[in-house]
Amino acid sequence: MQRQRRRTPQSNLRLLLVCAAIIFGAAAGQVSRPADAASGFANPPMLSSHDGRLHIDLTAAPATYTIDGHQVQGMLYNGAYVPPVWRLRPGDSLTVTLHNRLGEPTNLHFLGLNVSPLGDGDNVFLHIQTGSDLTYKITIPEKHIGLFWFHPHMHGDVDRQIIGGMSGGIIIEGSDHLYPFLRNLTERVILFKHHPIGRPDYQEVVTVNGAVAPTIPIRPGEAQFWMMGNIGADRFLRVKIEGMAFYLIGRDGYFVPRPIRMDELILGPGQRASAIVVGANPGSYTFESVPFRFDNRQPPRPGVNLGTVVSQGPPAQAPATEKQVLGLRVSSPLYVDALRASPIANRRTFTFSASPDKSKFFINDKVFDEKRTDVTVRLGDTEEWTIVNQDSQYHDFHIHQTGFLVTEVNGVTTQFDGLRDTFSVPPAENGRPGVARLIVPFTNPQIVGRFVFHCHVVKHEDKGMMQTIEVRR
Ligand SMILES: [Cu+2]
Repeated sequence: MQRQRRRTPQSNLRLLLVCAAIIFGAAAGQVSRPADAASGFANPPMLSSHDGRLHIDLTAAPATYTIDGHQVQGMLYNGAYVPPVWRLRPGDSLTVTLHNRLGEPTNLHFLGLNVSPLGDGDNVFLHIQTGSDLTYKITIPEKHIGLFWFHPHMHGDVDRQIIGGMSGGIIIEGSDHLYPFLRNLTERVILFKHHPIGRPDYQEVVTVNGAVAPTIPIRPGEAQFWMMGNIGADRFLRVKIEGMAFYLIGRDGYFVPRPIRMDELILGPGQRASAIVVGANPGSYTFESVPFRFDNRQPPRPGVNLGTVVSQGPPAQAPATEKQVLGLRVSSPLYVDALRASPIANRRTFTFSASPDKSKFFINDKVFDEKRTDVTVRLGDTEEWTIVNQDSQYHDFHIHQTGFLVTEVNGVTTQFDGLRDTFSVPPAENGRPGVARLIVPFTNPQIVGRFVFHCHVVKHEDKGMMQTIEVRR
């Protein structure tokens, strides 16, 4: 068992020093993050909207920073490896002025928001040249609640820019309206990033809010609200707390009607999960990403230690809390049943594949061309999409501006009663492709315009695995 740690005055001081380093480091374009193993957990810093508005000034610039004691050269927003989470309410207006000081083009994508892809909205066809500034204007939809994130979407450079450090979280408040039980719970915002720093024990470093393997406190029998997001570029995580379950209440900003008990969760790149965690008997419990067979021509990716959950304090009955959690029901009806019953206006198949040397990645044998419009959809239609994965590795299907319902995986009907905006499609096995069937609604008038869908393993997207779609009135 690992030594138990509490938040000490020293760790509070360290937090203060880190905050100061972020604030002052931002001016110098240089920042250090805490990097020691077994450091205390802290939520990322947050910036909240006031009077229905939030304005963010975001300077993207090269930076030198340290992860896990290693100095790395990267690219950061305002000098922070984990920039403040933007915290808004449904209906708020968000403006973000992006100052590009990178020395190369970039842009912004507001992942998961069902907002307009036109003009200065969530428009990934904008190219912000270095030295230029642009103000994005986003209205948060009324029904959006949960964890989202932002990152560059400059085709060809997305992987380098995200791994360089450019990504951050967005929280739309209101999970506690759907599940009032959350109201008095401790909230943990857990953002995973990965960096290919060579280490003897595993292939790359996975950080939790910029820290390596922090200690996360909980009391025995205490319910906590965890919002976890994989805001890295390429890495699949299969997260698990030894001895504690996740009571999943939503994914990707969409909720399920009742908590689902899960011992582990796959978080492909881009994916988020909202869950209730209940403290087990006093002790230390490993929080980890367990080994995952990402490519069936390669050995499984090794497990990664993500931290330690330490349960301590006055004992309470975990089973009673768990029973209470499993009895929860969402407070207002969700959209899933209506979507399941929607008539299908169109059926399409998209085949994901790769060249033998993995230098090119295809959708329907084509690499991305932003000038070509691959799919045209009529506003109001609901479509059934079949994603066929012919490759030996997982691909992580993601579409902008809308969620979708996964109805079938490899011929088996799925029972998951929530939408997603990113789904890990299993690889081909024994010559049979991996197949996911989705219902995709194009019914929201806000999303009229041209946008993209792609693999959210962004190095695949950079190498071609992306197509354009236009929703027309
Ligand atoms: Cu992929």
